Amino acid sequence: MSAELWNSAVRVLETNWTGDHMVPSRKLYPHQWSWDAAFIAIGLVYVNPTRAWRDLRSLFEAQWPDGRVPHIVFDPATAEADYFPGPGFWDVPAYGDRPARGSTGIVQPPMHAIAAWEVYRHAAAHGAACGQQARTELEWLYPRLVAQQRYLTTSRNLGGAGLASVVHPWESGLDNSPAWDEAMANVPADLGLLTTYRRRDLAVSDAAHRPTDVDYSRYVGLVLTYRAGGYSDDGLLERHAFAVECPSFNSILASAELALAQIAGELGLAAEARAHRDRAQAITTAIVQRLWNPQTRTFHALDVHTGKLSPARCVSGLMPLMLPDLTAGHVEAIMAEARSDRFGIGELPVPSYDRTAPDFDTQRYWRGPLWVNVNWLLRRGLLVHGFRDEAEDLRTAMVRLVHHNGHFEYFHPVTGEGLGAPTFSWTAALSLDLLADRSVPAYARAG
Ligand code: 2M8
Repeated sequence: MSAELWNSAVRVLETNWTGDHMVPSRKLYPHQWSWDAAFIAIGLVYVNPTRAWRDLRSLFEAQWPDGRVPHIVFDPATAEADYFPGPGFWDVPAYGDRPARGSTGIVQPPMHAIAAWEVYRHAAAHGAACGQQARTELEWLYPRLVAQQRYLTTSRNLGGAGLASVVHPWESGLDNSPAWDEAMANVPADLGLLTTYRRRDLAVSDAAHRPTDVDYSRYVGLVLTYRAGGYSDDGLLERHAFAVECPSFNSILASAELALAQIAGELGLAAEARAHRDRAQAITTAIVQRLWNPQTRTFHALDVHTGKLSPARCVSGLMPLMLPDLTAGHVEAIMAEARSDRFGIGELPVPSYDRTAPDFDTQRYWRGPLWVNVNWLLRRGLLVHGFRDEAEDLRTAMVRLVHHNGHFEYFHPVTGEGLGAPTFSWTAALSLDLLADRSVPAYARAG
């Protein structure tokens, strides 16, 4: 089974390579996406370290002077009509060496320091030349990764407690998650916008699997307000209807600081390494203080405008398990949630949303289907806290799922049937990693 899966994953990554970067899938997502590039690099390194580094470099060449790493880098060879909202709609100014309209103006979860460290660790196995290349690439990336973190922890510290706010659901990567329902209800929904700006996703995928038109009209409206202010974050809370602290985004933010500590250590920067570790601890403390609900005993998204936690129990609530500084009590609570009927790790990996919720939707994107990337992060959390048996069960459940159903974008949470784009890059790349790497992050506790 593993050779067959390995070869099919390699074929997907071959198909989706453009010569400069990887696209998530040829038809539905014909540009480069930010957190996709990180997950992709983690698996691509096993078969082509040069491409893994190239993909990360290509993304960071589009970094803005303020440090933000855009959520999409547009391929100039792809027509405006092939993806909505495309470069003309975002209309970002020229920056650095990039032309105007080279990217979007929003971000995605900062998975890249984690990816850079994983790629570096595994590239060394390819021999001395790869080791040298890895060192050069790591040195190039380090200050850029630091700038990315600084942007998120300063300009996006909209709630003032040291967590980054997402100002658009697309920034979370979990687009239409029920975690945003309350906060999104306060965002005006102007369906007329979809007459002026036409959705492209419905031309290439099933409408029942995708976000609704009401969601989309809000997504478009939020970009229009951010764009009207030149994508500036100054005073953003007062003029922008959506600002949320997400437990998944912020757990990745803290884990990125830990990865940076390892990178800084490798580059001989001991003081910087200590500062990264301290920042990871401070973010962990803020996650617990702000996003933990003692009644539900899980983590939720916080609406910065209202100060209220979302009532929804989503897979994002399990993501703080990635954090080694989490207290034993919080770890136990996450494990109870992960083992409960709501998420139940078993034959299948965990779904994106509480299986027992009345509005659990087996088809619609981040409102029920299961996704390989968040399960990969959950497995990482299990390893960090020494739950080796569960981590191994989850690893084999993911491998089995993809082997039986293909490298789909997401999967039906009951039958495991593949949904969304069929040859999806991060599913393929992470399958390679799951087949190849059973190792434990360096800061994991002994099991
Ligand atoms: C999905 O998001 C894009 C918008 O960024 C879309 O719906 O068009 C999400 O699943 C996101 O997490 C992912 O990065 C992106 C590309 O795979 O697709």
